[in-house]
Amino acid sequence: LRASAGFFRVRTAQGELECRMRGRLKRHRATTDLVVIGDEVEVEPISDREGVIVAVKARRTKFSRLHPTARGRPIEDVLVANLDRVFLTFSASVPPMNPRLLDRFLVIAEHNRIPATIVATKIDEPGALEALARFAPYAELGYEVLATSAHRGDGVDALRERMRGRISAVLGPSGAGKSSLLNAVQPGLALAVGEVSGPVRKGRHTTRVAELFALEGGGWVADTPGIRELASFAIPQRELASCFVEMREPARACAFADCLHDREPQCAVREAVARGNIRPERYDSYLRQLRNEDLCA
Ligand SMILES: Nc1nc2c(ncn2[C@@H]2O[C@H](COP(=O)(O)OP(=O)(O)OP(=O)(O)O)[C@@H](O)[C@H]2O)c(=O)[nH]1
Ligand SMILES: [Mg+2]
Ligand SMILES: [Zn+2]
Repeated sequence: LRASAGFFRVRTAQGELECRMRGRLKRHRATTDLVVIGDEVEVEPISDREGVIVAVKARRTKFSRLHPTARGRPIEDVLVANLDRVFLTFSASVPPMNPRLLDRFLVIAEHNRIPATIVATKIDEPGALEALARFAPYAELGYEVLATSAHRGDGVDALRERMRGRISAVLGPSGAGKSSLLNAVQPGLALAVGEVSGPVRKGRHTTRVAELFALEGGGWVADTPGIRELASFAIPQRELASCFVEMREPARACAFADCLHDREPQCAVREAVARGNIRPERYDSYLRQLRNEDLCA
């Protein structure tokens, strides 16, 4: 349910246990996180409150990014394991929605084959309805876009319905209103909420540690700390185009099977951009990710 400072809170049939990880397991630590929230584990209880994690089951899915290391082999940073869906949460007010960052979230979700719902928050704010226009292209791509207000209650029932009986995570930048939204879905959670402030109107990273919560209607949802950036070499170049849903079909018609849709001749993706079938902003996102140009959001 929660991992911090070498301790792992594990839900068992006998209640919750604070666990350490067995030393032998730790030595396998190589290029991925050994255990993260959402993982299914085997524990040996030490007392009625403490235990030791002795095994971690294979993950069905994971939402992960890659971190560069000095030695070149990136380390996988798994945010949540065994997810059925991610809710990519961005404000329709402040902080303003950053399409480049949303595209990165979507690419990671597509690459990990996790269905994504895009959640636009704070639609009660002045100007929010106009700001919703920035989300519209994603609905055209086939993503579900939910317009919500934690304060007024818009979209909250729909969100609760989507979360029911599943494991999901709410992801997005700090200050987007992730914790507020979960409080609206289930008031008993009473999660801490922070201000959006400063000249650049960013959140203050109020939520510090990702945590899975049991939902009253069944299922689990993770509140997560705001994410500033998603390292771009998360996706191998060859696999990137397939993570942009609108490129999949045209990419098959490129002259070269290994076309990266950059400067290659007879590229059907570039033709689709020229004809207006692929939005230039999304193609620009693609090129930036291909070239690692927007490491920071
Ligand atoms: N007007 C309005 N403000 C909201 C709404 N939801 C959240 N906010 C405000 O947005 C700010 C940030 O909310 P949080 O819920 O802490 O945002 P968060 O995404 O959890 O942020 P981190 O934990 O830092 O990642 C707070 O000042 C909230 O009051 C909403 O529906 N309407
Ligand atoms: Mg929060
Ligand atoms: Zn091409």
